[in-house]
Amino acid sequence: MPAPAGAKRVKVIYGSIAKPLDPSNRPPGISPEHTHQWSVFVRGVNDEDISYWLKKVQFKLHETYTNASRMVESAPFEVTETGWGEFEVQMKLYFVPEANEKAQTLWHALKLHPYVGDVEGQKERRDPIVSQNFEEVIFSEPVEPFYDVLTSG
Ligand code: SLL
Repeated sequence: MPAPAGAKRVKVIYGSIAKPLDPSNRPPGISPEHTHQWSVFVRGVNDEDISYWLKKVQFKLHETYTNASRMVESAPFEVTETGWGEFEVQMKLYFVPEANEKAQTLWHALKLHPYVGDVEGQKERRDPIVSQNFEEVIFSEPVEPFYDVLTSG
């Protein structure tokens, strides 16, 4: 048996992208109160495929949403919705079975509104509002099969 493996880290980008709905072109069947369409996501840096170590992601939305807990079992790990308000999204990352690791949770503040700069101009143009963060997920003592998976990726 080789010596125990060292710590390994993987990189993710997580966050949200939101766009004001165009009043003259609203998706059918959505509540009249909804002002934005948004997506929350977890993805690899430069859109690298991360499914070799990430098995699924549970997105927990605000309780005003029907089925607020959304499990996404394959890439792209994202949820798209419409709504009117900002809230904290919980993203629980579940790892592949070889990992033998507990899920890890990231929190993201869904951002719908630009707070600085050319607010009115952005509304007018319906620019997408992107809010994303970079995170390193660290496995301090990965079991050997998972170490191999992480090394091969
Ligand atoms: C706020 N604390 O008051 C926040 C809550 C909740 C956002 C925001 C509901 C969508 C639906 C929706 O947009 N909730 O109707 O299902 O700003």
